[in-house]
Amino acid sequence: SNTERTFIAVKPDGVQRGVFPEVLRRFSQKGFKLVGIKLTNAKEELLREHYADLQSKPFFPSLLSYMMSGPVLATVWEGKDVVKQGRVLLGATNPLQSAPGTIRGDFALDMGRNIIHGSDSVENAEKEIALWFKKEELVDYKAEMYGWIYE
Ligand code: DAT
Ligand code: MG
Repeated sequence: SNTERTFIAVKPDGVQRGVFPEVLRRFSQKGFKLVGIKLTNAKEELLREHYADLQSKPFFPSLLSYMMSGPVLATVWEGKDVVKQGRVLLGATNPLQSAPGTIRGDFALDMGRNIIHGSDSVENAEKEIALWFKKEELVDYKAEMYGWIYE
């Protein structure tokens, strides 16, 4: 449905390198509606929950310190198949495998500096949105462009 939502976060490197406007541009241009956005310094407790499935990995401590190395631009996007489409816009986790034309493919070289996060399933998207945003921080509005994007 057109009301599917995903959580997309520009990581500290993406914010510091000025890649964040490009991320907003690419998601907007594809036809997705921005329903939440904030620049935030992520707390360790939040990140431990966000990356709970990775806690036993050897790279987990460096992942946490990377994610706390500067502000993160947290966003929520809405639209048809936005979770899967978002992953396509991001590109593969490892920049060596991410195709040119994707955000990671165009802006990243290292797995531990891969610019951006995107939810990998609708279920995880719902969890992540609830973790990073309060309900009242998400904005409901009619996107006037929808008539030109959806048939
Ligand atoms: P993704 O961010 O594409 O959803 P993931 O959820 O498997 O990938 O991992 C989260 C982040 O952790 C990923 O963006 C970069 C880091 N990471 C994953 N696997 C890694 C590895 N083998 N070595 C170093 N960092 C890794
Ligand atoms: Mg993931």
